[in-house]
Amino acid sequence: LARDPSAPSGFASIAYQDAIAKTASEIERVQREHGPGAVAVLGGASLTTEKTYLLGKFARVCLKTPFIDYNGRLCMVSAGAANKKAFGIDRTTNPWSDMVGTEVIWVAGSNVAECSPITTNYIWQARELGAKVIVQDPRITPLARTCDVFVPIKPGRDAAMFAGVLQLMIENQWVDEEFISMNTVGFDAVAAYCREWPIARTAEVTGVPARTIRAVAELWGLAKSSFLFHARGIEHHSNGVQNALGTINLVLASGRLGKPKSGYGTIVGQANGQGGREHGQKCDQLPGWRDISNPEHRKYIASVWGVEEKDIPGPGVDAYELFRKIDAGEIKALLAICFNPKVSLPDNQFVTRALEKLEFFATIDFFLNETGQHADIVLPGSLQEEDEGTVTQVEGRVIKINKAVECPGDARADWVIIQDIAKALGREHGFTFDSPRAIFEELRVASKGGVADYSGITYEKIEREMGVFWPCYSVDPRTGEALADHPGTPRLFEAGSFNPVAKGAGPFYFPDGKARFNVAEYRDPIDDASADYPVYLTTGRVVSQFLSGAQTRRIGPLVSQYPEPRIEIHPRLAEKLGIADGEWATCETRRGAVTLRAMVVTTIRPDTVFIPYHWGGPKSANRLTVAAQDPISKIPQYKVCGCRVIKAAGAPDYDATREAQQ
Ligand SMILES: Nc1nc2c(c(=O)[nH]1)N[C@H]1C(S)=C(S)[C@@H](COP(=O)(O)OP(=O)(O)OC[C@H]3O[C@@H](n4cnc5c(=O)[nH]c(N)nc54)[C@H](O)[C@@H]3O)O[C@H]1N2
Ligand SMILES: Nc1nc2c(c(=O)[nH]1)N[C@H]1C(S)=C(S)[C@@H](COP(=O)(O)OP(=O)(O)OC[C@H]3O[C@@H](n4cnc5c(=O)[nH]c(N)nc54)[C@H](O)[C@@H]3O)O[C@H]1N2
Ligand SMILES: [Mo]
Repeated sequence: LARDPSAPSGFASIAYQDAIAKTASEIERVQREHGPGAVAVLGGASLTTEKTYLLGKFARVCLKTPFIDYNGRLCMVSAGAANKKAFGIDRTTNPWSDMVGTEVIWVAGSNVAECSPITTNYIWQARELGAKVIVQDPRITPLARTCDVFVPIKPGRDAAMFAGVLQLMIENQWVDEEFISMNTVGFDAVAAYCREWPIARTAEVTGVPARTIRAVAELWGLAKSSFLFHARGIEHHSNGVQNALGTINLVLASGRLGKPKSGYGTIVGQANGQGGREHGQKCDQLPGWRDISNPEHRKYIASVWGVEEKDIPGPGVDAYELFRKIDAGEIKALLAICFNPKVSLPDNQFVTRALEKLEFFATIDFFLNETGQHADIVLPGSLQEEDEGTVTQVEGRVIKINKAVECPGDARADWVIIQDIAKALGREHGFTFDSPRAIFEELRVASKGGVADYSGITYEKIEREMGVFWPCYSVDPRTGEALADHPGTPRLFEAGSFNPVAKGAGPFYFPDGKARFNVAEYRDPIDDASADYPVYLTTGRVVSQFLSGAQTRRIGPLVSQYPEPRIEIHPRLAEKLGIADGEWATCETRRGAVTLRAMVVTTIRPDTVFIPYHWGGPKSANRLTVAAQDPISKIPQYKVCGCRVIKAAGAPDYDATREAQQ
């Protein structure tokens, strides 16, 4: 499609080759007039790993721009940054089957039952065998209904909870001193920080009763085996990395890692939340989880790509900063694939204004989403089932998707479209792959020797073994000899294990082989509840909708199940505000206001309201959210800000306000 203001929909169909030619000529023009960095690329973690690899290479080699980032910036990056700091590797530690038979499972900030059904099934199996389950959430989620200890945390206070629990473990000598001294560094500084968190202060800051904090410390402190999982509930914060580090400190202090029934992990979001964050579509990353600022890493990737090291651009900026650069006029053209930022970014009316400033904007999608409405060219991309490729799932297991159907009509495989643009630009070198398999073969070489080493993985091995856990080597990291058939690494950090960074010094991915404790500091949220905005607003998901809703808002039965966003509100707060179940209410923050029906539920803290974010326009939760970001991971603080809720006069006229508010 091409933008056409005279057409009723705003778009007119044009021939595929013309759309590619227009995209290439506009990129060429903008770069000629303003330099290579005036063009930016946005990717996504629903893409196969092959596509994410190709996209990272396309930005650096074909467009020569540093400006590429991806929608995982809104999702996995706090966990990734914490894993890097603590373990030197960014992957869940164990296969999920290890959960069955463990004693305690602690789920912090994850509505697993509605968002991760397969993981939930493992938690249930573990519970059948006697595992005690702790759930930490401001809402009584479906999993929380049947848990052993529910921790009704005030939004944004998780780091305080983790410090308070570790303090109790230290006081009661429930920490594994031998593991700490043999396998870690930095415990003393963490212990000193935790002394600031006696139980009374922890209870006051977190809103969690002291007896509950004690019950958690006792369960966690005395367990012989355990798992701790978290997701966006603790990660979507301006101190999301600190929250994740707080959980890692509890795991390291317990000494329960590298063992069959004990582990730790972040529960991923999108289908390729793991693989999508490893091979170079992040602004500071090269394939194999390499660092774009590291001269050795650059040199190696340059040799794989057949370019000079100096020609690979340096680090770019995170996805939100990229929109600030568009707003400032520094970035003038954008190619986006697998991302709907107009709905999914915080304070999204700013995003809309920025989109309108672009001189040229193209998207590759199989649907025309809200962001695409601002595009000059929409290129018809592919669904996963229309193509072949790999994704890496939550356990770190690389699995393969096989093509089930052909792309309809004029649609093309995403990787074909990307290469067609390179060709039309006359910059074909390195973009002549004839299949996803060919891309994967180059990715294997590019990842070789990196922490995320996929070099020993082949499509055949994935099929044969029902998936392969990375790192999977083609060269023995001990001897440097070629390895015919490395089995992959289902469980990380086992005693005596060998990795190419520690070279046998210990199980963790640092030269001394030791894990790092990091002081995981509590900070009040930015734009916290206050006299003017006295209620906490948190946002997230409902089971029947997916992400920005671009796909699920088209599916009748899913829409019937939950047709529009509602404001979840506790009966006590609802009564105080004079709002009954089903009545219209306005939620207002420092950024904007939305009017939705109230849904009065007893499953939420009385000081907090929850709005799902799967809708755009005047129903969008992200009109309300704050664009505060974690200083390390740059994740947005979606999970808390101050708001006020008032009863609305009646139903809003969404159609009348849509034009003005879009
Ligand atoms: N059905 C469905 N499944 C999905 C998705 C979807 O959109 N729909 N999205 C996928 C994606 S991309 C992702 S990232 C995952 C997300 O999976 P989850 O992270 O499990 O889902 P969320 O709803 O974002 O947030 C989880 C929980 O965090 C809680 N929470 C809010 N604030 C806080 C806080 O300050 N502290 C704590 N401890 N908890 C808090 C919320 O009440 C919510 O229950 O789900 C994936 N699966
Ligand atoms: N307030 C609030 N906001 C949030 C969150 C929250 O909890 N609260 N969660 C955040 C999180 S965790 C995430 S992951 C983001 C997600 O935010 P987005 O990534 O913006 O959401 P999606 O709906 O996945 O949009 C992706 C687009 O890519 C298309 N697409 C999907 N797969 C493919 C593919 O294989 N090829 C092509 N060409 N296109 C594809 C879809 O049709 C859709 O239009 O939202 C974030 N925003
Ligand atoms: Mo996500």
